[in-house]
Amino acid sequence: MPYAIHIGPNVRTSPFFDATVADGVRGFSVYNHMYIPGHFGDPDGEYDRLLHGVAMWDVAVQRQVELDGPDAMALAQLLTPRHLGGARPGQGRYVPLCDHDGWLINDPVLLPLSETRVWLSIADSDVELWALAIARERGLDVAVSEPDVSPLAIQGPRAMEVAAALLGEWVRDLRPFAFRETDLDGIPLVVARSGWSKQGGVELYLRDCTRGTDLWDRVKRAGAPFGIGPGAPNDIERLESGLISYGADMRRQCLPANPFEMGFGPMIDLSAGHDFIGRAALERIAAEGPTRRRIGVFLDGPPLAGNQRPLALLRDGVEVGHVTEIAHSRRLGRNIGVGLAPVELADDTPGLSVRLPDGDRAASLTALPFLR
Ligand code: THG
Repeated sequence: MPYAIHIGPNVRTSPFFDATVADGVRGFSVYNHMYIPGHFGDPDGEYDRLLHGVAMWDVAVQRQVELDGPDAMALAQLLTPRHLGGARPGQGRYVPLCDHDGWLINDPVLLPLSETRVWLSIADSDVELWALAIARERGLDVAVSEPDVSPLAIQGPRAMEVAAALLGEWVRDLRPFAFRETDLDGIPLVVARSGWSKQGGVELYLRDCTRGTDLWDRVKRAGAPFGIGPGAPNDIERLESGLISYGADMRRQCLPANPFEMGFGPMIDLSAGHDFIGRAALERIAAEGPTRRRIGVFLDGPPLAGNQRPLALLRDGVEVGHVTEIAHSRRLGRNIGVGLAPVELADDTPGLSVRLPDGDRAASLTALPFLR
């Protein structure tokens, strides 16, 4: 490698940083101005643990934006097109956020802690500044901040066994995206049934950054009988499962997409009458009908490594769309990817290819998810 990422104080470290270094982390990425482990040097083993056992991930980069005050829910509703009627403390929801033109700017999980305090567990963009500006400009009575909260994910088919051993049998009763405030021998936590994989599990939101190594080691000990090992959000599994990655699949600055194109349409009930940022734009887009749709792509030929930049999708050599991330799926024995294409480009369209740095690869479209 002729270069390395320069480590310095302008990028933040996670409370689990020292523990992941001790456990052999081999590379980091940057997300929400913070380092996130990329892998621990065993990609096949890390994937197999997620699919057949249990994995633990430092996802402190999933920062919380706290809205605290009488107008907390009103602000949350302004920020997302998803109607929040019926929101109740203890039940999380996936809530895409748009700008005034209807472009997606993040896709957080909303956690209502109480009637007057909610967290947005954000993807990779500066929601705190956005929420602060909207709150002030609208004269809302709500404080916006980033609290001392750092999630640690436990994911995989054996994740709930580890969570029950660590926290008690009650965790098994949490419904998807439900959460509860608790503590583990004095380590303050929010425990949620969630995580960025389709293999199941929980996320432990650590609420005291001085206890990172302590929590990491407790999860490791509780998980040892189940074969737990360190890992990171897994791009192969997320592509197979069709999970969205804000930043990879769309980003306002370089890959703008609206919620209908990304498949969030069923979450958005424009007839519910609620006001939100981007409403006029989404009404117009809904009336005109979508022009692009999310696609799954198979790429022919030998196994491919991941891509660094979006790739052009070509029809008879002419660019018609793009593929945002690719990987080789061992489960499918094929190269797969996701992207955006014109709605009129049917799944059985012949003559498609994807432009890779070293040449074009024949490709075909398919429905998402690849696996469920
Ligand atoms: N957990 C927490 N915070 C997060 C993420 C997370 N913040 C960043 C990022 N991930 C937010 N994006 C997503 C994307 C997908 C899902 C969750 C957060 C997800 N989607 C399921 C799906 O698409 O099948 C379920 C969606 C639904 O049923 O509503 O889980 O992972 N704390």
